[in-house]
Amino acid sequence: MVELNPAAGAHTIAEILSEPATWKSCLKAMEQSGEMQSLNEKLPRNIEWVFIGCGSSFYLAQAAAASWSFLTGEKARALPASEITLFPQAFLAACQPVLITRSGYTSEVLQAAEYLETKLHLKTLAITCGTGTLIEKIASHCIKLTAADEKSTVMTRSFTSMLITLQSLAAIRGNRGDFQDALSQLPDQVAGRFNTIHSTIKSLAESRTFADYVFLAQGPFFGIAQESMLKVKEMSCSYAQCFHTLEFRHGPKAIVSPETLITFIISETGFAAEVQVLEEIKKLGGTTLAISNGSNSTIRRAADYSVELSLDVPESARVGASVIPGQLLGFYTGIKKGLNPDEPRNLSRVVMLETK
Ligand code: F1P
Repeated sequence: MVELNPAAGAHTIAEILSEPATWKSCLKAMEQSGEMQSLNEKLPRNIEWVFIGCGSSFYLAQAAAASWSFLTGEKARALPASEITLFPQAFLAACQPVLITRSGYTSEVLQAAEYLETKLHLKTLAITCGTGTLIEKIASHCIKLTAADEKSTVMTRSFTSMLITLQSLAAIRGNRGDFQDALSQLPDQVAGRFNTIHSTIKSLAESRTFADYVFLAQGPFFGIAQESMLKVKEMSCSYAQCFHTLEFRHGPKAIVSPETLITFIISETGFAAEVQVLEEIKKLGGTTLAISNGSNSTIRRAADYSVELSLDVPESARVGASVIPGQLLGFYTGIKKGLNPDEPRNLSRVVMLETK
């Protein structure tokens, strides 16, 4: 029998459960300070936005870039910070860089920030959860979300809070008052659904473990699938992978078996095509989990497990909330394996490369 440490994962689960309340505090603080409006006025127009980070913060960058283009109409892409320092020649100088880092101390992010500010003379925008950190000293502008900071090694509420804050800046920039209203309703709506989502994933993780965990999504949800994959890897030391949903049909589906849990994070925009893949994978014998805003008869037939978010906000405003099932799956699978999700094997809260 596995000896369970009652304190294992105490920080992580508290941080996951506090997500809706944390988003509310962050959005309220930004509204009261007017920081987003004044940032929006200072930041250049008609330029490409490049969202930069490492690990979870890189996956966040991908979800933020997809949301940015949609809400502002401006070009946007995401890059891991290391690409900027290792292949600077591939980096186009004229852009607005956004450096995403919970800790504010990750080596590659700091190196990229130095390079962008001092060599390319770009005025970077940073977003972090720490105060008085190195990134704050290097970046020209810095958004600080202290309410979202964490004690756990793994990122959960910091990920969703930084994403929602960047979406809120995008909504201001794109004159999307409707989207800002939707974001302000999100915390209460998610809080109302939390117990159901929590108990579905907890009982799934407690009843089954799998040889392989696959996460599939498209569009702004792809970064969410990547982050869900990382949560399962970090917290439960399990083998986990991620693909664009329709890409899974082009080779990766060879791995489908009942011992593989294939999670579909289903969008509204790509609903019909994504549900078709779910049906195909169920026929091939995979074990399936569907995360959607609302299901239909095909999802009910083809999904072994299903989480319905049932949120009354536009699709892009649901992106952050869609990672909660993956966070809970990683957490409870880790607990079941006798691990401590607060302190995953081989990881540290901040990754700083040794300088030779
Ligand atoms: C993020 C990160 C996480 C990882 C670990 C160390 O760095 O690399 O992805 O899970 O917790 O930190 P940052 O956002 O602090 O730069």
